[in-house]
Amino acid sequence: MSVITTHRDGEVLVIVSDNPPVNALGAAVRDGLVAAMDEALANDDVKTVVIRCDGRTFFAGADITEFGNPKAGSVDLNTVINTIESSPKPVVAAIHGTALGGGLEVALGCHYRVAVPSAKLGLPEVKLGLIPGAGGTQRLPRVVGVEAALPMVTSGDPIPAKLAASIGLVDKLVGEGSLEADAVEFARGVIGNASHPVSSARTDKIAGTGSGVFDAFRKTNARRLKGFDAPEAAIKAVEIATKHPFAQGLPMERALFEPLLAGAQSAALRHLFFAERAANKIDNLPADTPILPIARVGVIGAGTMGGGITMNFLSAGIPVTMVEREQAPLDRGVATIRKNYENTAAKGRITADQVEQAMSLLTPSLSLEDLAQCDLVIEAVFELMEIKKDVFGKLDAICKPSAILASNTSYLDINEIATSTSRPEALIGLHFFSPANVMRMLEVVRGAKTGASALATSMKIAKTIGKVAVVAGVCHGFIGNRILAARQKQGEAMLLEGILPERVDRVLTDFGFPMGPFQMADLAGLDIGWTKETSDPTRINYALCERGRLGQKNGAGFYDYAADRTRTPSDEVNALILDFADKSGLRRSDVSDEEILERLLYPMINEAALILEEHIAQRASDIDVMYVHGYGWPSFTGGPMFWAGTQGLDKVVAGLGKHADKWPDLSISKLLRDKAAKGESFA
Ligand code: T1G
Repeated sequence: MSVITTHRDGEVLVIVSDNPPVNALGAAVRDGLVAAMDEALANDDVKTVVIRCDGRTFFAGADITEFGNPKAGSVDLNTVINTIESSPKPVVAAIHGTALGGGLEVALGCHYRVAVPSAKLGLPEVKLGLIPGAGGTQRLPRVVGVEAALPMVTSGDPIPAKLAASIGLVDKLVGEGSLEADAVEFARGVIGNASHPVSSARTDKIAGTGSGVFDAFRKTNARRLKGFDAPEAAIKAVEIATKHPFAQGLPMERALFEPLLAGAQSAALRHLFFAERAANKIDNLPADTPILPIARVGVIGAGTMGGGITMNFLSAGIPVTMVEREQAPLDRGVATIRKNYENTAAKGRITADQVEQAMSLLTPSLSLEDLAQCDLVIEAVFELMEIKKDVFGKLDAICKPSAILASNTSYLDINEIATSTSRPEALIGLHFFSPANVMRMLEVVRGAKTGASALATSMKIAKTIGKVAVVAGVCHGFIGNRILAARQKQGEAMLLEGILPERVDRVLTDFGFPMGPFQMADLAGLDIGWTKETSDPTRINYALCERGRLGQKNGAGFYDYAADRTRTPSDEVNALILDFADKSGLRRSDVSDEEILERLLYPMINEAALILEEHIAQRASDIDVMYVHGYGWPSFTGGPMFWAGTQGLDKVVAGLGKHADKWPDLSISKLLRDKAAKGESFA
């Protein structure tokens, strides 16, 4: 059965693609589309054409699995699109689902576009380290103008069909359940038009565009685009569209596309694309494992984490009962949730009605008893085992038998927590990352006795609330924080050598992290786990707590913070650090940035390899997904394990040896050594 079929509806030829799962524009689809257009042009009874797709979506782009090994003999996408655009008979794209990348480029080659209101349209190529390679940067600005095109091409984020209609990208919104019929009717309606719009020939939307627009856009978006190659190429390509005829612009777009396709950043980002999807696949979990319905969620704790966790479910339309012990913190928690939604609405990202809709699903409570009918309960109480066990002991008596009981703990032993209940199969870790309503990462911690349904349901609900989930086994810190501890330990050691916080942080921000270890410590709070009674003045961060320097929250930590949270190095702290270094006898003046980077990152790679050896993580790419989405590891390097492979594992092992005196108790992973010796990567 061909992936492309045609059928007639009177004088309209309807071309249908059926290439699951997302109608990717693979070789068979491309060849089939050209053959179908030839059929349309050869048949005088055919006056107009509709192109649509079966399944979940209109073409969602080129077939990413083909990159680097195009099917021999198939026509390329530019040929397909030019065949459509040069047709004397009008062609109408009928869009549902997500018209993305090459899919939107095909639609732009059509003379008209109709879409159902729930459809989305976008050019996500930059998310793969690419730019559109089949005319998208040349046609889109000609259809919608530069101001609307630039954000689409450089962010890669799709826009809803209604917005697309308002900027002229979609000609008509049609019925959700009558896409083909409405598209055919639209196609009939244009047969009599004297001419039909040809995207590549239009100049009305780009005439007179000056270079200032592009420089201003670069300046405004510099922070967001920092470190990525593709967005700058995309801006250049759109600027080309305003300065050159299409026939010249198309090859110039290609000339910008090819080096990106061959480049390291695209290889890294394509790796992450598939890694995110691989993370959903769980070893020894039967595919037919029952998924439990989650109709109501309970969250214990209305603080930063509890409130953020609650918002994930409210935003997904799932009612939440949020429980605190006292009225004041409960009220504060509710007010904070409302404020967060209202801030989002103020930026135009949601409507006021959506704010009220989300808030209407929230039930504040002072009693755990109110969680009796919840299908999933997540605790976000203080990180102390005794407190966790007390809470779960009570939940065991209150919650219905089918309830899943989850802990948001970031490093405590789920297996020990489970001993406080009679239902260890219901216990799981759902480790959200702060701010929980923003960070996409969810670490799903599988206890020794966690049941298959609890695990499968947790993975499904993670996707429902828009999270990227990675399964971790139980150890101190699971995957994420155990690896992070290796980096933090080296950071602290560097202070004792007189290397100041701003230099260590700069080395990591230059690498591509949004912030370094000391900025992060200030953000989290230096007093986590610290008390006056148990303080240890020989540790610099505790010495800072003793001086009342608790971090960003009280304006002073490793750095000084102004009211607007801008930070400056602290002379007081730097003097203290140098004093510590002098007294320790470890002060050095010969440390290079390269050494700092190696000593921060190589122990993380080693710890990750140990985690793989211990089967705490299912696969190396899961660790890449975890670090990119949970800890800000720069995605254009592919994540720690992919990056280590690009460096060469032998270089990592040699680096661990070179600085061995800096980590006397470090055990080098056998897996890492073996792979290095064989010249392998973690892929
Ligand atoms: N090519 C090949 N496979 C793809 C694919 C693609 N473009 N998109 C998705 N898949 C697979 C995916 O790996 C998974 O496989 C299954 O489909 C379901 O995906 C020339 C050069 C469309 C929004 O970047 O954003 O066009 O794991 O789990 O959550 O200028 O997939 O089941 O084996 O993500 O419902 C541009 C990428 C390409 C779109 C659906 N297009 N895809 O999300 O399902 S470059 C994209 C997505 C390009 C042109 C350039 C999403 C989705 P498996 P899924 P979903």
